[in-house]
Amino acid sequence: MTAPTTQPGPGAAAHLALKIVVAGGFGAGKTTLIGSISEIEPLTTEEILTEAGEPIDSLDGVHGKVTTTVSLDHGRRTLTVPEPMMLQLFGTPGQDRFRFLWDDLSQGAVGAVVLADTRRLADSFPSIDYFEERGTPFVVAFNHFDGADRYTTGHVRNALDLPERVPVVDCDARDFGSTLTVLKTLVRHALACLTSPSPNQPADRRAAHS
Ligand SMILES: Nc1nc2c(ncn2[C@@H]2O[C@H](COP(=O)(O)OP(=O)(O)OP(=O)(O)O)[C@@H](O)[C@H]2O)c(=O)[nH]1
Ligand SMILES: [Mg+2]
Repeated sequence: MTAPTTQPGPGAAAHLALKIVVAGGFGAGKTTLIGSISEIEPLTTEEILTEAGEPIDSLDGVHGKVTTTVSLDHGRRTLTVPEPMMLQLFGTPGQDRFRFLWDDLSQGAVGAVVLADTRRLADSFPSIDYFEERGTPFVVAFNHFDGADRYTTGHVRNALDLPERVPVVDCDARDFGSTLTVLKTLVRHALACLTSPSPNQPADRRAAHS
């Protein structure tokens, strides 16, 4: 993992500049989360979903979705706690065929948010496995989509086979305060991992829950 760097922020004080990746399955709310918190106009790369893509991109559970990220999202948020810092937020595309972009987007990131859509929890396995294997600290934030069953933090931790050290929080990616809580949880976790890293033990989740 790359150590955080400092750079001049707004005002006189130097700010920690931290790169954060927002990942998760197709339609889990990555673009929405960055849009709800960014203090600058977020950069998005949305394209219309067409019928031609239906055989490739399963819309099960996300009917009504009309656009998808084809490259990345970017936003920025300055925090004052736990200390002054500027978060550079990079969202991954959700579709498998754009997975080759993950390495570039994750390069130098101090942490990641894995968004889990409770209607399609298993879609977050690839992101969880990816950050575990890279040794990138991450939190799992789960959305409650309208009409979806309600899950507790314990249910999600269990279903995704997450060890205690990985924070799990519920969130509404559309809500500024909720997203802020997710990001602060991640920053605290990532900073703690910098001082006391723990070994990653990727679990064979698909086998355990198939
Ligand atoms: N109820 C609810 N809806 C949400 C939440 N987050 C996102 N949505 C909705 O879900 C839809 C998809 O959100 P996106 O932000 O485009 O999802 P994404 O993960 O960026 O999608 P891809 O880039 O295609 O993988 C949008 O209509 C959002 O308004 C949430 O926390 N709760
Ligand atoms: Mg998106």
